[in-house]
Amino acid sequence: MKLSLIMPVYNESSTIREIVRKVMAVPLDIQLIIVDDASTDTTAQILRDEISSEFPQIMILAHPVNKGKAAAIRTALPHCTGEIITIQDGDLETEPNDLIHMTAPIRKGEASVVYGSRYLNPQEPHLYRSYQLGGRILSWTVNILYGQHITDEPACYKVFRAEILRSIKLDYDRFEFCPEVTAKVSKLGYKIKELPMNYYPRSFAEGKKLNWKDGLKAIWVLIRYRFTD
Ligand SMILES: Nc1nc2c(ncn2[C@@H]2O[C@H](COP(=O)(O)OP(=O)(O)OP(=O)(O)O)[C@@H](O)[C@H]2O)c(=O)[nH]1
Ligand SMILES: [Mg+2]
Repeated sequence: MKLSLIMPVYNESSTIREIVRKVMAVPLDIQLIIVDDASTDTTAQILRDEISSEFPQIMILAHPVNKGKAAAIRTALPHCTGEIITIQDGDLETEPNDLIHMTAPIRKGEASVVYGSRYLNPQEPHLYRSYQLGGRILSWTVNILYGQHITDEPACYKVFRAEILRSIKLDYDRFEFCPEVTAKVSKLGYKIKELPMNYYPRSFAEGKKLNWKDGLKAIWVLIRYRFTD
C-alpha cells in the first residue's frame, strides 16, 4: 500500500532539507507532496533549487498567499494517490520512521484511523508544561464529547485510510485541522487507534508556531461539531 504524505510548510528553511531526506529514507512506498504556504524565508527557494533536483519525484505545490496548515492540506489532497494518507510537519519534531508501525494497522486492515501518542511513549517528551496540559484537556474533551479513548489529540502524526480523509469536508484553514478531523472521523463512527510516537519538541525561537490561542480554538471546534454539522 502506498502512503501519501502531505507536508504543509511555512518558513521552515532550517529544517526542510533534513526532514525531506528523512522522509524519503523511510522504507515504505511513499508519495511526498509539499505545500509551501507563501513562506517569507528561503523555503521556496530551497524547494525549487535543491529539493526538486535531489528528489524529482516529490510534488511541490505553492500558495501565492499564506492560507494556513489546513488550507495546504486541502490543496494537496486531490493529488494524493496512496491508499493511506498522513500529515508530515516540515520541522524535525517527529521521527518519520514511526510511520512504519503507525501505518501497520491500516495495512493489515485492523484500523482506519491511527494517531500517534507522545504519552504512550514512556519518555513523555514534552518541552512546555502548558502544551502538555493543553493536550490533555483536548484529549479529555474528545473522549467526553465523542466517546473516544485517546491520550494525545494534538499529536502531529494522524494516519488515515485515504478515502476517509477524502470524504471529509474540511471547513477551517489553519491549525483547526486537528480538532476538526478528530470530530468528523468520530462522528463517522471510526474508533481512533493510538500508537506511541517519538517527539523532539522545538521552541518558539526554533520556529514553533502553534500557541495557546490555537488550543482554545481547538476546544471550541470540538464543541461546535459535537452539536452541529
Ligand atoms: N501551510 C502552512 N503550514 C503551516 C503554517 N503554519 C505552520 N505550518 C506548518 O505546520 C506544521 C506545524 O507547525 P508547528 O509550529 O510545528 O506546530 P506544532 O506545534 O508542531 O503543531 P502540530 O504539529 O500542528 O500539532 C509545520 O510543518 C509548519 O511549517 C501556515 O500558515 N501554513
Ligand atoms: Mg511541529
